[in-house]
Amino acid sequence: MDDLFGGLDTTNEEMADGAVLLRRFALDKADDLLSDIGTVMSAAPLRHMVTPGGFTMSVGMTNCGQFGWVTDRRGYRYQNTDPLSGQPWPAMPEVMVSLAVDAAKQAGYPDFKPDACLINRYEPGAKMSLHQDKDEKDFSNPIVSVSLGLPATFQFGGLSRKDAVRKYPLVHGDVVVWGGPSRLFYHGILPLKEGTHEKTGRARFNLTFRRAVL
Ligand code: MD6
Ligand code: FE
Repeated sequence: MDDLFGGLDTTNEEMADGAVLLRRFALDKADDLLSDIGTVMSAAPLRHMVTPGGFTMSVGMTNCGQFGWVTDRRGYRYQNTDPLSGQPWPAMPEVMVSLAVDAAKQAGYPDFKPDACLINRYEPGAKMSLHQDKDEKDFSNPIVSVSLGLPATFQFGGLSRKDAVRKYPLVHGDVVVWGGPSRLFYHGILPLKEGTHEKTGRARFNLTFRRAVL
């Protein structure tokens, strides 16, 4: 619980019923994850997708796994091919699968089997406005979210867009597992502050593992 290993805060924190922050849970796999992210990006490059409302997202995105999340003028959805290439998304690397499964287990979701991983890349200034994740088929599955590189401030609200938000700093190696009663809570990322990280340079990567399709 409240351990400080060598000055590293690895305290876990319940953010809401069903949502837990596993501090530094991914730290020992971070280098392998970043190397696999590079491999995925060379097969399925990052792109700035357009929302149905016509806004270009400031976050660069790609996917791996059986399904990938996409948005364009027609809407938000999961699909099993990359719209840039028409090819299937790259397979989910084994280190990603095992990390997501282990984190979900630790958080009390022993049956989680991800079929989609959305890869988000933020540069300083990039942000993610408040939103709900509701394009998945079955909300009984949690989402596992991994932060790598530059720090960010995560905003976490409630079931209504108008609910008050709390702010959580997320750093390299942090994992949020999120399901149950808070699965549809509004959340977002404040504009990233300027900086450089020894592992990622001027960038933050976020991996969100989902069960998109039954
Ligand atoms: C991010 N994350 O951390 C954006 N969604 O860059 C999300 O939008 C998110 O972290 C659902 C569950 C966990 C998340
Ligand atoms: Fe989200």
